[in-house]
Amino acid sequence: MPLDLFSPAKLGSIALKNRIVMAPLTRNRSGEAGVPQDLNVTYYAQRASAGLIVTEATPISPMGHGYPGLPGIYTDEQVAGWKKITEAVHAKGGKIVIQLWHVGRISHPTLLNGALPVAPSAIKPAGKAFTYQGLVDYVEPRALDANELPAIVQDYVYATQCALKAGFDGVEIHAANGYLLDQFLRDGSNKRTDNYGGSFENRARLLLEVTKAVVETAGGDKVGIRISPVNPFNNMHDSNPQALFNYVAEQLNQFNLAYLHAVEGGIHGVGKVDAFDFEQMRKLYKGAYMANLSYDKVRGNDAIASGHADVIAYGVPFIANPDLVERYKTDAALNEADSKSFYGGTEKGYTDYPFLKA
Ligand code: 8OZ
Repeated sequence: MPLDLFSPAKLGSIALKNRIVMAPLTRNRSGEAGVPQDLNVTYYAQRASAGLIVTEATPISPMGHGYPGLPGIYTDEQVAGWKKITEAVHAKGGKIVIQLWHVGRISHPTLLNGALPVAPSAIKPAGKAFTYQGLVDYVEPRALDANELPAIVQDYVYATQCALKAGFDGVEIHAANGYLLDQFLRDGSNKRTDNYGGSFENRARLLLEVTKAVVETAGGDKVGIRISPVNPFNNMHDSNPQALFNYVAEQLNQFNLAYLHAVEGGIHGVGKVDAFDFEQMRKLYKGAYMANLSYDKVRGNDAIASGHADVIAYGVPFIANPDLVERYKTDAALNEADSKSFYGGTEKGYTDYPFLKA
């Protein structure tokens, strides 16, 4: 029998009961203090039949915040809040890793106690920041000095220690979608002339330093990385994404990671997506591969059967279908997602989507 979405899998040290992963999804429902709430426990526990849950992107430090209502992973209160979530998911036989996030320039001083957002280069992204005061223009970020980068690497280490204390099965480093690590990777946002800009080696340096430090903290078999080579979201662009991300994939081989997670296109339907051969990059990477973006059941099964992907991450379908695994298994109809309640709000559009069986 060929492998399919319902086959068990092993991602590093994490044993999955199926290959249907809940993708990281920003939901902005953890309050101004950034501490996971009981409502968040219910939401994740409802989705514990996924083979693996990747949590919403989670700031590693106060400077990592870029939207309202994000839960952090750098204080004791946040660890205690997340612990309730990992315990609830584990009690239902699920597995859960936390996505570690620094937003870089995709923020605003009102979200940073008045500080300027930081970035590889002082380039203001096009578009608007989503703040407690509504949508406002982005500001020009402050270019990080190279001597500030070790403290950011240390923030990833501390967040990883907090995640392990909170009972997570592992961590996923968010290097996708136009946030800090992606801003360093791609040359549309990185114009540095020091060791962190210019060549592929230099632009990948911060990601590889973060990866090395997180792997030393958690063990490579508990660490995944998410990349999005051609996603133009957040005003991102690279002059040669294929060569850059082929290099990144090859470099990541040295860490024996749990998995590499790729967003295989553009999200939120913004901008032109450059041509990219994901199969070529995937072949250069020797470990497990998680594919994401607009997969359905048929295309997920095909990607697994062909060997393109080991597991498939589903986003929007998991928002609307807490029992997505059961629905795929039985070819049941799916609930429609209500995009108006994706970001922020109450239990409406969050924990009130119906299950097949009450
Ligand atoms: C949508 C809205 C806000 C944040 C990402 C963390 O794209 C996000 C995000 C997505 O990775």
